[in-house]
Parts: sequence; C-alpha cells; structure tokens
Amino acid sequence: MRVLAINDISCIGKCSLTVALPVISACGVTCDVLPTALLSTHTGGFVGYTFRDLSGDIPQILDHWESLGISFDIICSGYLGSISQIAAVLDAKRRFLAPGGKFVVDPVMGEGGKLYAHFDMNFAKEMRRLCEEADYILPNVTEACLLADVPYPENDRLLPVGKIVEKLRSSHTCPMITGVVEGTENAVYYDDGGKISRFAVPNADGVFHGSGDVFAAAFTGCLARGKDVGTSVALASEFTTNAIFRTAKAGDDRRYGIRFEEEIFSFLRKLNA
Ligand code: PXL
Repeated sequence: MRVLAINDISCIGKCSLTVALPVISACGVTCDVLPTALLSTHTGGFVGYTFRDLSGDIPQILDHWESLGISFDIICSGYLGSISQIAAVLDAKRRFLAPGGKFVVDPVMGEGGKLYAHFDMNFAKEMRRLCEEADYILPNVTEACLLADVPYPENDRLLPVGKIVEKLRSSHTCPMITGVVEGTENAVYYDDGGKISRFAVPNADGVFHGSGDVFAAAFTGCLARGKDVGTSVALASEFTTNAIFRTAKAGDDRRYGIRFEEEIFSFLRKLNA
C-alpha cells in the first residue's frame, strides 16, 4: 500500500508533512511525499516566517516518477502554496492514482471564519474544483462554508450541515465537515452512503494548530489499512482529541502543534486490533 502526501514542509510548528509522514508511516504503509512549499514555520501566529513556493520543481518531479512507472493507492493533498499547484495536484492524480485508488483532499484555506495568509476567494473557487475530483474531502467549518458558499455561522449549532453535504457530495465524493463545536462536543459530520452520520468527541476550547492535519493524516492512514469511513473517522477523531487534551494539559504554546507523538501507540493499538 503506497500513499502520496502532497503538502508543505513547515520546518517548525508540527503540521502538514511533518505530521503526515510520521503518522501515515506509523500506520504501516509507505508514505511518499510531494512538498508544495518550504516555510521556516507555518503561517499561523509566527511573525517573519520564510516561504519558498516549490511549484517550479513539481513538473520535473512528476516526469521523473513517470519514468519509474510509479503509482499510488491513495493520494492525499493538504496545504497548497498557490493556485497553480491545484492544477499540479490534479495532474498528479490523473497520472499516478492507481485504478480504484482513492483521492483525499483536505482543502486547507482557513479557520475561525478567516482565510489563512496567502489565500483569497479566487483560490477558494479553484479549491472547489479540486474537491470535485476527490473521493473524500475534509474541510473544517470555515472551509466547508467557503466551498459550499454559505455564510460562516455565529454558532456551529446553526451550521446547515445537510445543505453543505448536499452541495459537496457527488456520486464519488464523500464530504465530511470536521471541528463542528456543539456545546461541550466537537463533531465530525460525514456522508455515509447517502445519509449523514455524526461522530463526536469532547471539545477543547480554542485553536490547536496542526490538529486538522493530524486528523487528515490519521484518517488517510486508517483508509490505507482498509478501514471503512466510519471506523477511520472514529479512530482519527479520538487520536486527534487525545493529542489535543494532552497539549492543553501541558500548557504548551499552541503554535508549536499538538502532542500527537505521545498518543501514537494507543492509536496504533486500536488500528491494529
Ligand atoms: O495546518 C494547516 C497549515 C498548513 N500549512 C501551513 C499553514 C497552515 C495553517 O496555518 O500555515 C503553511
């Protein structure tokens, strides 16, 4: 089982590839990488970070892979550094996804009702096109609203989950909305063969950088191990939440990411059960 993770390398602030690579590999499958950008830190809360767009390298990387006859059983994409990379990801999917393989898109664009630095509505429009090609999409509430063109709600309880899933689903796309805060719970809503299912864990207040990336990596790792969507959502949610609560308890500076390393053994025990 071979997975390709397309994401940036943020050297500090555990997210993107520094999360995808260890988590997916730990699940017991090959994780190859296509880095989209190189940053000294992620863009959420650090001042003065460096940002190198790696778009120029991607065509030659893909051409070399083609000469090797490589294909992937799962391709998962996350943070993309520019609009041109959306086309590059589609190109990679068309050329390298094995027949019957799965394409997982985490449409990383924003959080808390706001776009991250470097993104605009034009990017969101193009991201929608990428999502249409995906088998699974994993937007948070902010990204789901952008993709479905619905206003960001004052309260997550007012989120029109049914309308969003309806707009984003297709014969092959399974949408899931992550991080829906409902009182003391944090829920994932996902399309489960035409009906909407909900899986909830206890909520920890505030923003935990990189937690969406931990969820996406664990979800992808579970899929790669042959788990169904419901089991993958449950295992990935519990793993992410346990790492979040550990981080909150330790009182860490949240910009540096969550303590997923200390939860990985218990996650793998459940994955391997
Ligand atoms: O965790 C999402 C993410 C990924 N990559 C970069 C980011 C962010 C969120 O801020 O800045 C570079």
